Amino acid sequence: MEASDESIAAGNGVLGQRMLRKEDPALLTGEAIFTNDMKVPGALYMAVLRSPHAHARIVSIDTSAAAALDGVHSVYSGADLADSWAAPMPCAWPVTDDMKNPAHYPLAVSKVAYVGDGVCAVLAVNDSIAHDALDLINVEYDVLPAVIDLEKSLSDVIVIHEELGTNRSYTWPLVIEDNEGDCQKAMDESAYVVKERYIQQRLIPMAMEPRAVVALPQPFGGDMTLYSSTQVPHILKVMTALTLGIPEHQLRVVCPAVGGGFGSKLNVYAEELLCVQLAQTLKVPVRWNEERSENAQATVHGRGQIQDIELAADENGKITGLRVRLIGDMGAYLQLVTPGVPLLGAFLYGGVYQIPKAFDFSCTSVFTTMTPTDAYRGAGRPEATYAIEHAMDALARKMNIDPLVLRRRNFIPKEAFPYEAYTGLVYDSGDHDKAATIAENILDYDAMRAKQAAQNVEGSTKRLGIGVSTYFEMCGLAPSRVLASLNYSAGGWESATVRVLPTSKIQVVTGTSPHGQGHETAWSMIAADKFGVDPSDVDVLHSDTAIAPMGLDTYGSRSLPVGGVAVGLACDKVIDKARKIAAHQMEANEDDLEFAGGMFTVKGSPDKTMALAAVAFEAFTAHNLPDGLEPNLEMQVTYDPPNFSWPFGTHMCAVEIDTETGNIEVLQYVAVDDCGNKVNPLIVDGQVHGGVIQGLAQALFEEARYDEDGNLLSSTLAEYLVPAASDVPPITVGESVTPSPTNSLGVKGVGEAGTIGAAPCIMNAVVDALSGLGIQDIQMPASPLNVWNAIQQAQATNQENNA
Ligand code: MCN
Repeated sequence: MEASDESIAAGNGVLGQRMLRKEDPALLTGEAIFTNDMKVPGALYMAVLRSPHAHARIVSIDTSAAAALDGVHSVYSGADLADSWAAPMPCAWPVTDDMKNPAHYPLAVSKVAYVGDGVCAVLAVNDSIAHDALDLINVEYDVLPAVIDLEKSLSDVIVIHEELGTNRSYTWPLVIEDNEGDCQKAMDESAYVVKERYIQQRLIPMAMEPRAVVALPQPFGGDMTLYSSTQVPHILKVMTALTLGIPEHQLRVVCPAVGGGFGSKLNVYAEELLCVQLAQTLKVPVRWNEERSENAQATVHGRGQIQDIELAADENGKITGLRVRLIGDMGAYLQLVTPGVPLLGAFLYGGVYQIPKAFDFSCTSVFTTMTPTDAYRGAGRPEATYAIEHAMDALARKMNIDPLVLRRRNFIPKEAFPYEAYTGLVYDSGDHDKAATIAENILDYDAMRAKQAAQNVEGSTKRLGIGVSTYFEMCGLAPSRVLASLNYSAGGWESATVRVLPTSKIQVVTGTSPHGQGHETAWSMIAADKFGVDPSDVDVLHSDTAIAPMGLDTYGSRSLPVGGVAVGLACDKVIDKARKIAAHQMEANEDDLEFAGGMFTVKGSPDKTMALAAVAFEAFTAHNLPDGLEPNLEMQVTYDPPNFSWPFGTHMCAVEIDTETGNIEVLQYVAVDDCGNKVNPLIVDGQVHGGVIQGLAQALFEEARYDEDGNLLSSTLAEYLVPAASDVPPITVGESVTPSPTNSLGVKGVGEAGTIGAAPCIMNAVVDALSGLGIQDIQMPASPLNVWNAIQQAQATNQENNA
């Protein structure tokens, strides 16, 4: 079916409505149950002793005093459990055949590789005794030098995992057919070349709810239920079965309410495996709850890249070549998809522009003695967008032209879609000029530029900066075959089951696993629209592998373009079956039946009708069904999308910088994120707001800082500065809808879009404000201190030059 604005509006008009989220009353009133709220009689509480050293050999461990403490049940070291692990912790993305991946177990066996690495697990009758016992464990370490500098790590002076012989995990080039030599030629012969280095600082995802686990064994049957604050119950089930060697059919994974994840709960964690393993061995429930500073140390971090980018352009600013060299910080070990994160960005360094095949990309990833990194909102794509968009501003400055004008000269034109990019991937649809124009009008770009010219005069201490960024995102992960070509170990499909109950209420069972994105509301709206009922007549079941046995969960802004589309297709299948029953009942030809507003009507005979409710009851009693038709109105669809979904957009902002204090105030922020047809614009706006704030946080506030000994200096919320509500600028969301032609709802994902656009937009505004003072760039986060230092340095250089 060809998607269009009309296609989404074809049902009962529910789609596209700003419906309040069904999920919210339970969350707002405290009725929702999170994993740590669960009452589990007889459970033992686990606490994990974590390494205080970034890099050390374990010489000896004495657990006797801890084990003797009243209330302690048992204490385990890695060596105690090592023989029982069927496999190391999983990494599902071996990006190259020769990728180096050190064996990583739930507890360190002979060596620790970051501050926070698990060393021992204590089980006790309550949480405080378990934590008290940690102080009584005596570990002797042979401390080794920390490795926190990515380039030094590459020199292999100190090898972290000796068995690998190197700190280099892999080098992955993005091979483009027919482009040999073109890139160097472009660099040598083009009128303009900018050569920049950007640092993507490490970020801590800081979900509001830290992780929590309850493993509940059924002592006599052997079944195990794992409750976890995870985004990926289905993946967790498969991986736990493989890692611990327990039969998958006896394992059920359930996520109670989950308080955010932002990618950090897209993983298989040591504590999940430990709780299951110990509960299985001891035949008692085992639970664990993460503390905030533990979360900062032992839950994955995001970003952590050095980006070297060279951008060449002709005399008109048309891009002629692009070279990118990345160094990716893997941290101490590879977690579930760690190695794949830079690859997700690799395809997006060309942004929204017509890039010739003169493109040269490679990424080298290295181990360091810091917390492992992995997917964090956007995963590779914010980094890529930052690099190209910040470099475009650098090019505009070099050419002395307006950055928006430069972008427009390079936009892929609307008529060119679907557009085969230099990477071979096909962008489904786009209208960059429209998105930019909408943003430009909302910000009143020309007036803002005029204001800037008047304000940023010599001696002004309040400098105005205007930021522009554009982006193309590759999300809706993804066609399974494309993932296979990137060596990803799983598929990208999603499943949905839709059943009309005998009383005509509707149940949707989805393989997605929402943790703040509002799928209960959105999937209800999709089904309500298809069946012509009210969304309150639809219930959405999810996040329990016993209820939704098939699924690939929620990440990569995939849930709507894959899972939500699957829901729509399953509804269509149910309606097809219902049509057969209605036709049989009404003695009509099924092709002559129309279905609208929950009613089958014989075309041309408006009084010959049968309501969906009556059909549902017929399907239930099965007294008079067409020959060969199975009873029940229930259908399942497993949908593997034909392409990624390609949301795009333009962000613009205005900032004012106090040159005497370095303080930055974001005066206005405009986000135009085109995610195709919108199921629920209210949810979309919420996703964009949250995403923008997370991008702004990277630009201005957040950084996981380590000292040279590998100690995390920002492991509490006192040191890790997340923006407060008062730091959030007014955000105007602009409306642009360009449906995707590749799925039946015409939708694209939006969960990461805001984050992708925001950091380069803010940083472009910051540099725009200060470039008149001789400042070429500022390292993120542009904290008042960083900004003030940069201003001082620029002033000193200017004075030197004038002397
Ligand atoms: N939506 C819509 N119309 C569209 C696109 C999306 O109505 N055209 C709605 C969807 O129906 C869904 C929501 O927007 O209710 C997000 O959909 P989608 O873009 O498919 O993203 P996912 O549901 O797959 O969510 C994942 C994405 C990611 S990758 C991160 S990281 C992230 C994010 O969502 N983490 C979040 N948003 C988050 N929001 C909260 N509150 N908490 C997190 O941890």
